[in-house]
Amino acid sequence: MSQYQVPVFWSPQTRLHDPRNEVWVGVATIGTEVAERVDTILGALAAPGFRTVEVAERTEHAALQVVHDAGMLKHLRTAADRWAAGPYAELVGQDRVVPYLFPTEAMTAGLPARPAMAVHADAGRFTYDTMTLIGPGTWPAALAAADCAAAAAEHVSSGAPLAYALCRPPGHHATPAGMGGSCYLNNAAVAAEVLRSGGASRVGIIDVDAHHGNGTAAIFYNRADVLYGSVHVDPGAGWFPHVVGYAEETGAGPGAGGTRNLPLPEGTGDDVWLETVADLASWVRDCDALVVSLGVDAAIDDPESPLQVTTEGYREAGRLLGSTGLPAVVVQEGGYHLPTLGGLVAAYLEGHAACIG
Ligand code: SP5
Ligand code: ZN
Repeated sequence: MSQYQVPVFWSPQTRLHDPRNEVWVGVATIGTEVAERVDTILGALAAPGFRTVEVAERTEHAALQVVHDAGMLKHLRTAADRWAAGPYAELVGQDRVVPYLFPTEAMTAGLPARPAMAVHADAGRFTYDTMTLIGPGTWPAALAAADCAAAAAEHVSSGAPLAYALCRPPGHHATPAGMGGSCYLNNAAVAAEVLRSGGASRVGIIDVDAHHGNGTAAIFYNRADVLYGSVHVDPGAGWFPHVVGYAEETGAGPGAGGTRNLPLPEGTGDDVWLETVADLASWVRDCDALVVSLGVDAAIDDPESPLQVTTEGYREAGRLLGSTGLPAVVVQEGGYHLPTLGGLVAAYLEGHAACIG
């Protein structure tokens, strides 16, 4: 048994975001990315082998300016207050900003479009789905999640072999200028930037969430200093994010060859999933540091994906990535089955930590 105590960077502020009803194919569904996830995971990590570190409230981390567009950050910072200022908040009777149009090229069609004055119209400029709504607690929670990722990465830059960031809301679907897939700020990208600033010349990101991390992929697609590899359910089989995440996307420009997407069929279980994780682990072996986007929604009981990975599968994934020997920041992404969520995260981290010593 490893003696290393995995530090768990978390913040009570991450509970402040409430997804409530997400609009999914036109109907209000109960949000799955709930605050209770934080407590479920914390509960499972209140065990030997872990120690919690509460991240104090900080200012907007410099890495956020590198990862995200300034206009998007301003929108996220101000949208809830703009909505509350009226008159729609009262007329409609709910306190969240829900985009109702998307001013894409289909609408503007070459006309010199301006930013919309109404926040519910402006929201479509920075949000690419109807499931990623902004309420009063969204900005402080997203900011705290990014801070957890930054703090964990700073700890690893200072010499720790492994740190876990209990980020919530998750981040890997957040693109340079867009929110979506329940993600607002790209926590994994923040961790990678902090590791780069801390001296890692090349960072490998491995994303084991059930969904392709289109946000992280986009942020680093043209860059040679950060590799992105993902195993996920095939978007071609009709799964989020639908339009990207295919194997032929391998990076561009200086980042050519720096992206690897390994989509898997619905129903894939431990054997093939772990072979794929092993492939990605050997691909990043020559990097200086590792970021793991730890979504545990590939698990067999998860309601949001058709992959069939077991708890022991996640433990083995931890061993495979831990065997790289790279200093690693593990960032929480998806995982929605509350009864098993904490155990899945703990299993991954125990597997990873067992390689340290
Ligand atoms: C971080 C992450 O795992 N984001 C997940 C993004 C995919 N969400 C797609 C949602 C599909 C609709 N869920 C239907 C719930 C029906 N009750
Ligand atoms: Zn996911």
